[in-house]
Amino acid sequence: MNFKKFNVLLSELSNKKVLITTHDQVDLDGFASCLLLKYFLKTYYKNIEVHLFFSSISNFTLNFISKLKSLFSDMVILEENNKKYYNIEFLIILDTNNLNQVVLPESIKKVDVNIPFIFIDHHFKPNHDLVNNLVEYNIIVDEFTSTAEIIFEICKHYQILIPINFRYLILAAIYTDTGGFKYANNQTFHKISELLDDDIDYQELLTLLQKESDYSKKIAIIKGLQRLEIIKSHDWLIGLSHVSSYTSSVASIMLQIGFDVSIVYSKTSSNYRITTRAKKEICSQTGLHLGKILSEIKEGEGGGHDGAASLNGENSFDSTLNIILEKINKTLNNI
Ligand SMILES: [Mn+2]
Repeated sequence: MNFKKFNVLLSELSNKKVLITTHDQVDLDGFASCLLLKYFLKTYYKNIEVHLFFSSISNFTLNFISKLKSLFSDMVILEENNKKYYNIEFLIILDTNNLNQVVLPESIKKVDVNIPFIFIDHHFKPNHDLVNNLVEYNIIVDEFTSTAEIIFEICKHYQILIPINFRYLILAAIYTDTGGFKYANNQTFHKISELLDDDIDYQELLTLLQKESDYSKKIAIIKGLQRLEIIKSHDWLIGLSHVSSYTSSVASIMLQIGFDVSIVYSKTSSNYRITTRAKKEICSQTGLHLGKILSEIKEGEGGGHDGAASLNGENSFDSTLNIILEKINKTLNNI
């Protein structure tokens, strides 16, 4: 990571009122990153005013927070959410670089955000031109497996010690964003070993991360598998299906049962979401990059990683799906 620009940004922020936020339906990575960045800024500049805003928090994240609180009873986590958002001078958006996935507090204008802002994220997206986005200060590191790792590197660079409860949060963020280390790389494990000290028991972390069984998710997965369409491309198998929610869970399960690529969509009368997944080996063998493919689609906002990407759109669903399938097909037949 290059800290030259971040240094300049930091000095800009010293006397500003800063708001940190993340995507809607906050997951553990978004949540941990926001908390850690606030902790960093408050430790670095004693007098800086930093606020957090979470539009809505996923059940899984809430469940983890309540378990973490039982370990650290004095931990203040969801303090002044939804308050004091007036006269914010600088906005930092974490764990997404797509404004469509962000819900901002009412005091900040959503269309053409009316204050300067930056993204800090680990999802691939070509540079975009957004009003008030200070593009040169965006930090997009798509070889990192989570945004929490980016903030962790920032803390390390400025020699800010990270307390144990925050280390639990970062570890949980990395664990969930890598699908239990399935999408991890060597660097991920280096960071994990720095974070896991004698005071953190890995098995205890796993207990905190245990999911409550979710009935509607089970139904979505079963229905998604019933509606499966098998598409052969070269020697690869693409699975296509649709559900009303849990598209990413269904897409991941499809890889587990044998598909090389999975495409799962959910559609209402006004909009749609297309979630795609691909096995690592198919990406490295064929150069398939789902994030790039989806970010190139004009009808909708898409992006992500080589093996996991999604797109949100409102118009031309059929042609969008066809274009995605065609582009995947073309890549798989190009070897
Ligand atoms: Mn993330």
